[in-house]
Amino acid sequence: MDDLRTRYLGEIAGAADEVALERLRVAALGKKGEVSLRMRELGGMTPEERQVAGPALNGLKDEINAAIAAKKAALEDAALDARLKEEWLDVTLPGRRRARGSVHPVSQVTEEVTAVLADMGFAVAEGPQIESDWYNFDALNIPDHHPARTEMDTFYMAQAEGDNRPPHVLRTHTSPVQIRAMQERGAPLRVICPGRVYRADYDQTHTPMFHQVEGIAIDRDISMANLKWVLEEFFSAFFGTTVKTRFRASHFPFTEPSAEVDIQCSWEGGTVKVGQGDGWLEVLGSGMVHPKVLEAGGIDSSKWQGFAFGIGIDRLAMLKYGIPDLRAFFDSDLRWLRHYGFAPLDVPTLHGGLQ
Ligand code: 2U9
Repeated sequence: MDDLRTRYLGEIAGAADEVALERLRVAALGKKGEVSLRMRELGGMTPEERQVAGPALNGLKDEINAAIAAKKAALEDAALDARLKEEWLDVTLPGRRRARGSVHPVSQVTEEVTAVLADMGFAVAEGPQIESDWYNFDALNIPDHHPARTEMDTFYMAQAEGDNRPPHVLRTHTSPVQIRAMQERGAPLRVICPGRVYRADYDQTHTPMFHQVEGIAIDRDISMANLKWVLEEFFSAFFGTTVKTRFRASHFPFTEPSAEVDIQCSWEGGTVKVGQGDGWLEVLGSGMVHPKVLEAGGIDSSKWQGFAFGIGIDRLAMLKYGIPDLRAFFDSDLRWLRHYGFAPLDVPTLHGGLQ
């Protein structure tokens, strides 16, 4: 029995893991274990022999059980220690820096313009950036020979030989969206269409892609007076100060009469300030929607009339936020974006004064 004790206690002490311990328990105390077999032999002993061997075997069994339990606890402690060492965490470390994006001035100004005009009852409409030449030109009373149609200004989509679909272009203004709005919603109508437009032009004040917002209001008795009120109201809310406007007679194929609109500004030390001084800055084109354009939109021009206007969003952003160079808008320079960008939660609202 001493042999058994020495061997099992030794092997238990040296067991590497719980699986080894369990194997030793079965080998000693399982149904066919060495200690259990010895216990079975008690039946064939004399009472005297049994009185000595019985308690000794029970003692050995308890000793082995206790040794296994102790070793198991020791293994568990060691495993926990190893884990604590491995999974150590310094909760005093500063958090990881997360890159934070910013809202592009064009997006911010689009939201601001939308907030002001939506408050005046204009709904926002969007449409495709690739348009048929009908929606981009014909429907807007731009005749075939008009210079805006030439390859100079317009990006025409490549067309395979034998493709007899009508020519398509990258829209040169968001006006086609208003034609679609007229066709889909009918009159009366008040919508604005902000979005990207494309013209083959590139210099300090022109980029081949830029942003516009156009607006249209159609009803039975809409006049230029309504247009002037809406635009003055718009500029005053947008710039956060009363802004006078000046209408100059002009010509666009899609409006008659047409007016270019200047806003009041001052030039001091090379910076433009809107809403003060006695200078004027041209920012917008507008007019009464041409009857042919109303008809192209499926609206009866003997019953309805309306005004329309178009503004460059990029230009507005430059003016409001003092950004000098248009081309930098689309360079994706992170330093520029961080400098001129807006915090994602700076959502423009009228009640927040547009920020
Ligand atoms: C429909 C009918 C009429 C929108 C108009 C202008 C005049 C205009 C320019 C301003 C600066 C474009 O971004 S810009 O270069 N826009 O001068 N836009 S009237 O007239 C419309 C539009 C849609 C159905």
